[in-house]
Amino acid sequence: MEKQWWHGKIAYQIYPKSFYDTDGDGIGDLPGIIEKLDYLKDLGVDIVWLSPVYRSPLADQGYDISDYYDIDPRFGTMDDIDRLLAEAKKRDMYIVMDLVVNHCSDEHEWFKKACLDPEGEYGQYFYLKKLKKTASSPDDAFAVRSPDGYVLPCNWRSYFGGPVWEKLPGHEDWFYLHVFHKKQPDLNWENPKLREEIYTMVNWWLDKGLAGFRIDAIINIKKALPFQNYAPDREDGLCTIGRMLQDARGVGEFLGELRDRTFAPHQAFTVGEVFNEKAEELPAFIGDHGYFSSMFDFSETVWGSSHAGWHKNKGITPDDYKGCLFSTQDKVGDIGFLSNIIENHDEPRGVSRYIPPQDMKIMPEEMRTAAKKALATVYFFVRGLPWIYQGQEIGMENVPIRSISEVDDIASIDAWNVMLRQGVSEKDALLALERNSRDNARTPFQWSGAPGAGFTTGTPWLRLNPGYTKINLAQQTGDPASVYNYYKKLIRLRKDSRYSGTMIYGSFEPYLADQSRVIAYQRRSGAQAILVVSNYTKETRALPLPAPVRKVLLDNCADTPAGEPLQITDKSVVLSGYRTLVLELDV
Ligand code: TEU
Repeated sequence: MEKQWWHGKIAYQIYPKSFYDTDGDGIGDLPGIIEKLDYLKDLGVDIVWLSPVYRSPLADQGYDISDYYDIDPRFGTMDDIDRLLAEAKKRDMYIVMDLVVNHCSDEHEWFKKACLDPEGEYGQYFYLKKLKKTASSPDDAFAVRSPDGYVLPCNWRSYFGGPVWEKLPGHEDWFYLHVFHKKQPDLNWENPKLREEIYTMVNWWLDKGLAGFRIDAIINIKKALPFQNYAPDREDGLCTIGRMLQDARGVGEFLGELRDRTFAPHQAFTVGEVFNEKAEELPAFIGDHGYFSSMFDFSETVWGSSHAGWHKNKGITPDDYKGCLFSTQDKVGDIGFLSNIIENHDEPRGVSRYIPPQDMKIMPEEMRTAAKKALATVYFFVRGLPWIYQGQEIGMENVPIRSISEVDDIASIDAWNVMLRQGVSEKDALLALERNSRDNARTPFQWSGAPGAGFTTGTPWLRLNPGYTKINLAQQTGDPASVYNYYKKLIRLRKDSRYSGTMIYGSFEPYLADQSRVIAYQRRSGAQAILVVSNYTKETRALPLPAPVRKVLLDNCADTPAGEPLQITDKSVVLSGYRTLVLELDV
């Protein structure tokens, strides 16, 4: 693997709507991000990804873009973007924007033109079909119809529920494809003209000084054509998009062209949101000169999810989590550099998911904090680029959901309807939402315990997590034992030139892999060996050491009032509940 400038960096995701509001409208904005750049710099962040701020009706919170060359006024202006780029540059920071090109908004002018003339030039920018009420192959047992009887070209279920086909506004028998929400019509990448439009736009942004992109939902740009039905996997008669993606061939041709025409000439940093990739495709995606610089590892976020509904999603145990971490490391090896996360704007909070909720409920406060730091440590030092999602650095948790009326996220509302249709009780459905909802990550950043959590002086667009009076940055900055100050230590250690070579490029070797609820591994290079070891239980345990300890590099219970002195011998260490160490070994 060739070394790259970004391998030793720390990346951070901002969800602009919920980061920091400077004008009191309850919506975070670009001036707010500029104001907080020093905060991020001080934390140790180098690369900042902004979830979409382009002009948008915000039906899917900006992942539905109506103008790729404009900024939504709720977030700010193009001048704000230019200022952000300049201010980031002054601080040696890199701004990455979201590239959402599987689909646009139904309010984009391309789509409006396509509606006016489906058979014209812009009709070719989308997947439009003129349908009949009689099936072309009436013997296709899986065929589904629109509510008014038109036979749909395929029975795929959109990611947000319901069929992927929707009636084209202004027409009786024309339909368009949307694999996400109906306000997100899919762009037709088979059309070279559409691809040219995308490349022009990407280059326009890169020429502005953007470091690169996080690339949204990109695997979906290649459809398995011609459209066909698959065996339904729910009683709605539809089938998950994932099934179609198994059959889709040739996404690499589009991605290679995108790279060669845009990213490569600009030496852009890119991170793909890639699900459903085929294992043998990894080198093509993130190997040297791959389609992307990096891509997210989602093995633990998708673990245990079910097509049947959110109530069927399984909770992940520490051993399953460890299995995901380790098998990814094994799979990727030296092929490339993955991007590691414990949460993002589509996921529940990592501390509410990867620390057993039953432990979180009963543990004393100090152990809960230790557990949050333990999780941070174990994902931070595996091979790959560590990403922090806003609020993660202060240990923000899932938000209680008392009623569906409190929910904003369209994916959650769909999941709710699916569950109720299946006879799940409202109580159980609410519990499933609490565990899985995308709102969990989207509540405003908890800057302080003041009204509005220091996020806004107005009414926040999405309700605050009521926990903000206890969990907030202001209360953590001065506390050496806080989650926030621990993240600073993690970052400092990863960047410490005495260890960074090993942390970044060293081999990855699982340790005590078969011991339940111990998460431990070694990173080695040359004469250096670093052991990360976590007692991922509430109980005190003695664990063997592979070699004597030269130096304790990090201890998640240091600085805590009740942190007992470490008991280390040449052969073993005693770890209290969730105690986690990073050790340099004498080898
Ligand atoms: O997500 C793509 C995706 O497939 C999922 O993460 C999906 O949103 C989730 O499973 C639904 O519960 C990306 C964005 O990250 C997401 O916010 C957007 O909604 C989606 O694309 C559409 O642009």
